Amino acid sequence: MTDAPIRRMAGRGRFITFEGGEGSGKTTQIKKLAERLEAAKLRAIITREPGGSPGAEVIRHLLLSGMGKLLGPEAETLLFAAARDDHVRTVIQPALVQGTWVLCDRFSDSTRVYQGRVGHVAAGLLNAMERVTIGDLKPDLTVILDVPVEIGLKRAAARRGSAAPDRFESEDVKFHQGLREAYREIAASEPQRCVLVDASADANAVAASIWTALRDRFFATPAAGIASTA
Ligand code: Z5A
Repeated sequence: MTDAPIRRMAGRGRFITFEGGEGSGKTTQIKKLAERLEAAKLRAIITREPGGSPGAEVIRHLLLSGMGKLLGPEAETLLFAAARDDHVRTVIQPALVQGTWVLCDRFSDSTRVYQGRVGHVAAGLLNAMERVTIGDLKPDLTVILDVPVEIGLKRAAARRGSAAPDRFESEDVKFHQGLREAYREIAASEPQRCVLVDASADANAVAASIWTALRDRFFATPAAGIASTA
């Protein structure tokens, strides 16, 4: 379980999560952002959920194989929570404390959207799991990549080639449409934390929008102690 909440000290790294539906380009954009931060002489790590730590990667394997689905929605949610607990304790918190920026491919909004909004797991269970696994650790910024479902699924299918779709990729178009709507609602309801980015554009144009959002939030304030490189 999480230790005491991380205090927002000047030297703490920033916690940036990437969210979005299938094929929205999170992995592509995280890499681009990491390169840009590195060029700005900021230490950053890329990590992902489910997974990101050795223990959580074992659970990831179970979840994406569809084993979790066989146990039912609540038990599957508990598996995501167990993976997150390990990841937060062993990777995310230590990195932030050391001043490293953490770029995470999916985090708690994915649980809210996939298990909660689309999977109909009760809010009470989701809230309890969040308290246990992340406590006060909210992302400093959540980039929500928004792309029409047909485009996202086409991209994902092209990348997958002849490999079989995983547990979530095999869901129908209605499921993916529900995901998109749920993410758009989160972006609208938490504008301080979230930025909704049109991810249907060319990857470099998407990266430029993300960089602008970061610059506005983190680099404009002297307290951040970071010079703008744009
Ligand atoms: N899940 C959950 O249910 N609950 C939870 O709490 C958590 C997760 C944490 C993990 O899947 C699954 O777990 C996920 C939700 C669930 N389900 N799904 N599906 P994953 O980690 O295996 O995959 P993903 O997170 O869904 O990623 P993705 O959709 O497969 O891909 P992506 O990272 O968003 O996109 P990409 O790999 O960067 O790009 C996909 C392809 O499109 C690739 O060939 C790119 O070259 C191309 N691409 C990227 N950007 C562009 C642009 N702008 N234009 C054109 N082509 C592009």
